[in-house]
Amino acid sequence: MPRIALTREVSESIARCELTHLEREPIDVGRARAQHAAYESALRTLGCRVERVEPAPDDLDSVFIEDTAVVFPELAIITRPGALSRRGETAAVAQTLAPYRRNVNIQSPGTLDGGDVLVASRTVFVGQSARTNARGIEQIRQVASPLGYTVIGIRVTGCLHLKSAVTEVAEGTLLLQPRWVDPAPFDGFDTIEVDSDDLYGANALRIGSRVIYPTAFPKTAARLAAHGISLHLVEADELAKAEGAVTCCCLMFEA
Ligand code: CIR
Repeated sequence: MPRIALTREVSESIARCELTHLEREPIDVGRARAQHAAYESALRTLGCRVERVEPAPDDLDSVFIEDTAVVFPELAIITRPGALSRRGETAAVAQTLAPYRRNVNIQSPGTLDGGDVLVASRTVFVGQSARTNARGIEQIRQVASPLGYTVIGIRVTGCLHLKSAVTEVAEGTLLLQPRWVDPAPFDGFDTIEVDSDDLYGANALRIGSRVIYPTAFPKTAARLAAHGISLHLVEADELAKAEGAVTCCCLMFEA
């Protein structure tokens, strides 16, 4: 079964993107696009078939496609992003996913960003953040519980999304930023903490036994390597200025 990674191009106007925790600084679109292309190459190297969803030049944050859907083997949840400016991003993604999965839509007044959803085995951790509200979490629970998933809501403060603070780096092993998330709900998983110098170092993209990880956090990278985790490093600092990281730039699923 091919592993598909949906991506979307970097908008020419990304410099005017949503920002929550970062000061705005100029973004070099050419450099962001080059890094994004290298990221897509990394996805291919690690076995994904990369499919680009049609461009959305007026949706400034559309490169961060992860926020528009949560794809389970059984179905896809089309989100209702918490930022008003991002609501238009979902339609083309839903259309692209339709041949692969039955789509279920998050309904108003629920909001949900895919960056708040961490699926680890049969547990779905959902961040209650500035973007995802309790009604969104309730809707994901209604859809996922009958499929046998346990859905756990987690308060997120200090960072944009749950996956800014915790991601899975190997089966049963989580990489975690303890400043932003309480480790207690992850009892039962092995956890690796980011190095204290690597504030934004908890976002890693696992593909099977490999992990795409930014070059910007060498101390945490060394920690991961010491745990036997095989890293594929990518430069991701230009899109980091738009508050994006490595999980945000694709939607991955088996066809
Ligand atoms: C936003 O604020 O929505 C974008 N500038 C960044 C979204 C990053 N997405 C993610 O972490 N899943």
